[in-house]
Amino acid sequence: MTQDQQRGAAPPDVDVVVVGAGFAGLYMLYRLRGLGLRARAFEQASGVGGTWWWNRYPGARCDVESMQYSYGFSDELQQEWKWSERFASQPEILRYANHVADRLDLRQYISFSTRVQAASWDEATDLWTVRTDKGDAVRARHVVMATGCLSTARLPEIEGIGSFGGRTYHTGQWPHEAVDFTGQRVAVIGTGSSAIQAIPVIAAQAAQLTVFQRTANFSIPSHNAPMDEPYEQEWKSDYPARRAKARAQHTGILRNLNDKGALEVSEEERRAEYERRWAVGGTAFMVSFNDLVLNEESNRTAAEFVRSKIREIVKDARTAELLAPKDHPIGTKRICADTGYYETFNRPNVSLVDLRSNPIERIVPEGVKLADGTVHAVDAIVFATGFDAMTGTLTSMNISGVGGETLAEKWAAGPRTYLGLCSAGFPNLFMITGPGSPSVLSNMIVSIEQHVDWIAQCLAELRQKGLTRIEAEREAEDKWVEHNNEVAHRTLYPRAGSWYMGANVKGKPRVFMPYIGGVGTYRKICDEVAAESYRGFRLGEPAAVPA
Ligand code: N01
Repeated sequence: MTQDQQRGAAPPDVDVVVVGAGFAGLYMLYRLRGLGLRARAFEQASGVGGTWWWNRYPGARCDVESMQYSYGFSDELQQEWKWSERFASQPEILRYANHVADRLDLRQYISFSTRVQAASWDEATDLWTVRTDKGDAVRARHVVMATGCLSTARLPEIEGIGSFGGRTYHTGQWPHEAVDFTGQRVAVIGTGSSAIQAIPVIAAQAAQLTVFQRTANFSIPSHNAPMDEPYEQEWKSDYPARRAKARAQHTGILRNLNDKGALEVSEEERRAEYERRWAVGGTAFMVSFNDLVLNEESNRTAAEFVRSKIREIVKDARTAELLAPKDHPIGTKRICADTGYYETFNRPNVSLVDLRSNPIERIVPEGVKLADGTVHAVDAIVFATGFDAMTGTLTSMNISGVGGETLAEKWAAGPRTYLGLCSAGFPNLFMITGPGSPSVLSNMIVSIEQHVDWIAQCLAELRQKGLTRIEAEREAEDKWVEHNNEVAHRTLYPRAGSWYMGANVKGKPRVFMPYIGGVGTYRKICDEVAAESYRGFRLGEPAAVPA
């Protein structure tokens, strides 16, 4: 007799509901099916791919090299797929996600165009009921939130957006049909990673492009290029060993590390190293020396180098000065990688508006009106204004746990998780790359695979032991949150008003959300927790059935 029958409860409809069918949801489904568990995924988009399904803006591409930004769990997959560029573009990554879904035959378990609206925990039966906008009410033993860290696009709090007479776009919700800016006057609001990729491509098409910048960002040229065949072969012939090494790295990415601090070498040597990294391209610039995000003075040398590059590239001195970031240490806002971003400001059809000295007052039917009364008349506005990152999707989903407390209530002062995997009071609910895990500070696919493997092993062990419940203990969670903060404050990261800190959303608590202790270290901690009978979790203990 099952525990459900003993308790007189109806068995669940499925063992696990997975929310989301991006890279996390797809691999989770694959592992669950491999364990023989009954799983159903809900995906609000009409296709797989998650972030790569939504972010179709011009120029969208990954800044982790293709040979590393891909699944490592299947040698067949990694051998058969051919990437065409050093850094893959969004369409190619989306094709890869579709290939994986087909190759592993996963679509049959996914309900597309279906948004999860609520999930509520029933203490009497140890079951979740997951409700969707299609009227589903599915009872599941476990829920896995594979909802992504950057999945709730955010429009800025600027008045009058609805009054604009032209077309508006958000980079994170780009239309599926091609957008043609030929002959148009276009405004881009925001200068984060998305804008920095989109701006050169839009500039090449539009008649006039006006970039509205509040905070200048550091960007390194990506030097993207067609895939080098020998390089691809070098990786493919050594994939298992390289993946294993990458998993033990701080960021889950194999890069050319330097064991020296920036101040340990002469100025000439330092400059030479920055020049070399600049020429290689990509975000590995941030590991030019081992202390760039730890030591203010070291950081300043890297920041000054990039500012000097911006001044060399951008011909108009005033524009160059505006583009040269001065208000945060380099790397403490996500470092960007670009293709011709700074060069774009030398084009005659591109201009930069500094919102620090002249903020946007409102959007008007003709365009963007600034505080000094100037109106920039445009035909289209692109909001590259980012996301309610890491927590926004989870807290807006109406998840209610033990005693009816919602996740939004529990996280009102900032996210509280144990290992970024679970939150006390929400039994049997897992988050993939949740706040409190390395997530956005790492190669997302490496972190996704680590979480999925950990959850799969955990569910297998629970089943083997006949347990129906796992819940993070408050004390373990409190200690993890404290550790998360403590590690973050050893670095320069909290100095920036970044989305890592929740600073981009009005009223959001300022807490450093991802775990910065490193992917390798974090993996060891998670493995130890599992090996020690899930230290910090309460297992089993099915609650008594009410009389
Ligand atoms: O969003 P962002 P994103 N008025 O939040 C500005 C990943 N990603 O979509 O800094 C005017 O970084 C805001 O200004 P400020 C990556 O992790 C990866 O670009 O708040 N401006 C900022 O400039 C990345 O970090 C890849 O002062 C306003 C911009 O909008 C994350 O996604 C590519 C404003 C938002 O920048 C998010 O990037 C793309 C307002 N009211 C994205 N409100 C790759 O892999 C906001 N802004 C390469």
